[in-house]
Amino acid sequence: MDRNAISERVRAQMPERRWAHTAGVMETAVSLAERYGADPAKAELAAILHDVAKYWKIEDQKRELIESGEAGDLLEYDPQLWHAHVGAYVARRDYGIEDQEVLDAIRWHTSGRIGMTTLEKVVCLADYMEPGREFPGVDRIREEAVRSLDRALVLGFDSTITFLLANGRPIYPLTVLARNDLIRLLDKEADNG
Ligand code: DGI
Ligand code: FE
Ligand code: FE
Repeated sequence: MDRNAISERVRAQMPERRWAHTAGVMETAVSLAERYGADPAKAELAAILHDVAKYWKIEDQKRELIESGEAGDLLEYDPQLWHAHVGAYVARRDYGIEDQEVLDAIRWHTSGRIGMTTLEKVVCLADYMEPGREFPGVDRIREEAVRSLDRALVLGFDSTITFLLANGRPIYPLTVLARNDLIRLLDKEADNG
């Protein structure tokens, strides 16, 4: 399937406003990839597919997650986290994407993880700051994204964690670990002058 066929098929599975978000993530991910040295074509492909399963019924997402054999501890946490893993699974199965870097950028776009690749960071950050996003702190993330991919992504995770805390929601531990990992990287960079 070529890029346009994939786009059309993804678009058919979501409301128009979510497709507008996806188009924003594509544009932002390509520009972040160019700035920070990830492959822009891979960033765009991961962006097209990142929310492919977002509007599937929760029961369907759950079934695919279990079928994938890679649910891990996700079933114990917010179903909002599932679409990223389901997206990676169906990107391979239904869209023929074999590129592991692209699949991982889809898989980890919501939770983040320890040891994120530049491509994973780019897609995750683009998801936070695409032009259509509006939430408290998003402009600061956009400003920081010009200077530091890692610092901007920390601010993104901070906004999610702050939101979850304010609403008394559980926090998926990997999001905290992903944030800590980025801060450790930044501290190391600062030490090395
Ligand atoms: O799919 P999007 O809306 O574009 O964005 P996303 O993939 O980052 O989804 C984030 C949603 O997941 C957001 O509504 C918050 C929710 N969520 C619930 N618990 C957690 C969480 N997100 C993260 N990163 N970590 C959590 O523990
Ligand atoms: Fe998402
Ligand atoms: Fe998204």
